Amino acid sequence: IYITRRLPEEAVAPLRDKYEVQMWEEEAKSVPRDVLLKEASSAHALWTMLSDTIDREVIEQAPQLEVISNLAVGYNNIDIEAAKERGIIVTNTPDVLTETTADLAFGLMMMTARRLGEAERDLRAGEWKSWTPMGYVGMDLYRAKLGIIGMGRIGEAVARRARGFDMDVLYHNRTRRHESESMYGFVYAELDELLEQSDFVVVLAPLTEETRGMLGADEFAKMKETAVFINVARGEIIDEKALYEALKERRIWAAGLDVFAKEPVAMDHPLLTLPNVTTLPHIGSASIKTRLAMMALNRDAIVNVLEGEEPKNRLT
Ligand code: 8YV
Repeated sequence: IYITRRLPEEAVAPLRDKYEVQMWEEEAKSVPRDVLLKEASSAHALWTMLSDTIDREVIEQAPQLEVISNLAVGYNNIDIEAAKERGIIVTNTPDVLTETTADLAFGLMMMTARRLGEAERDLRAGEWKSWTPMGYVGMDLYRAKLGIIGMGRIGEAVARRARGFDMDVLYHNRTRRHESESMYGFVYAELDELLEQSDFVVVLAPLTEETRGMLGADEFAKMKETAVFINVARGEIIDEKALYEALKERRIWAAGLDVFAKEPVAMDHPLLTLPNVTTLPHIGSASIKTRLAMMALNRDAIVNVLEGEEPKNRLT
């Protein structure tokens, strides 16, 4: 079993008695490509992270590989087709991260709309000289209209939280969620309609060929000038350059971003120069309980496959 990033020993220990486990020992740096290729060539199982590219080349160079288990619900880092062709089982970690990621999405909405990061930074930098009547004024969440693009498990968990803030919820999704419409009153909208009407636009769709670049200049132009845009899904779903232009020219009010097209984001990225951008380092699922639950799912899936049993959360 090859693990591509140092994980807590409590997550890995149960494997050690029975299997030969190798692990890339650095926690803060992803496994170099040459090491990954070499380790994959003798591995029966790969325990991977979102920061690893498991493409056709890796898969073709791994003749004994039976399972790839990814520490994320998203799996855009893995060539699913190539794995399928080889009969390799790929698994992910849905469900256990739903509520934690929805909490983060709400936190980022609050942080961006009420300028919390900016206010804290200024206070710590000694900039709090005086209370001012219009200092740090932002946008309200309560009773605002929330538009969710991608109404999967996490989208729905965000929408449920929104009810506590008396928000109206619009959603756009490939398929209608009739049950949540009748149970919670969420309203389906075409993308244009959602962009035009929402005070908060939150992206929660997976990165696929269909969603790559789905929000660009035209879409940002449709949003309200007072709109707050939030991305907790994948950076490549939006055209970052178009978002930069929209924010710089104040065609939309602010953005909160937990994800970027290229991560870690370069310190000279134009979006980081804007005062109306709030950023986080891709921490959607980062609670202790959730990360350990995700690891347990990976570990169980790997053991299941190696023992010839059916794993949970199979993607191939
Ligand atoms: C992960 C994520 O924290 O699950 C996903 O798809 O983006 C996050 O939950 C991150 O990708 C860790 O691998």
